[in-house]
Amino acid sequence: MKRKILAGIIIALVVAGAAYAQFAKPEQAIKYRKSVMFLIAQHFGRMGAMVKGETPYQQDDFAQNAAVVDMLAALPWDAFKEPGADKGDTTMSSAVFQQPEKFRAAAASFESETAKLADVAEDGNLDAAKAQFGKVAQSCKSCHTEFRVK
Ligand code: ASC
Repeated sequence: MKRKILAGIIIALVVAGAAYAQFAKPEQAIKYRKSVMFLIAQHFGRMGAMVKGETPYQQDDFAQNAAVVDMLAALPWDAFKEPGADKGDTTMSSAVFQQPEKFRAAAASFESETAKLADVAEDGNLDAAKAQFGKVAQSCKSCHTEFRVK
């Protein structure tokens, strides 16, 4: 019985440790976040050009970019949990640590809006895609307003 309790405690500590120490240094968490955000901006921007009519709407292309953004949307969040990763070469606001529930909700909203965009993009209706693209953009913006410095 004692062994089971001890094993339980060890497992809990390992799981908790994994959640908070995915990166060897805060700088790596910052680099990871920036890398993912860079990729998201690239693929989001390609859709944006089609939404604005700067490049022709190509359904396949749009849907592929939407699928990539949807996939990337799950990635940045652990890198925001790293202690000290709100200091240094970053625009992350300390509000992320001060309002973790609110930050998680913003992240979840981004994930759900990007998932919807991937679905709508596959259906291929440009007006629907444009409308959902706008919702994703709004989600980007509101999180940046609350949780990004500058
Ligand atoms: C981008 C980008 C952002 C968002 C935001 C949407 O392409 O780099 O930060 O879109 O401007 O409102």
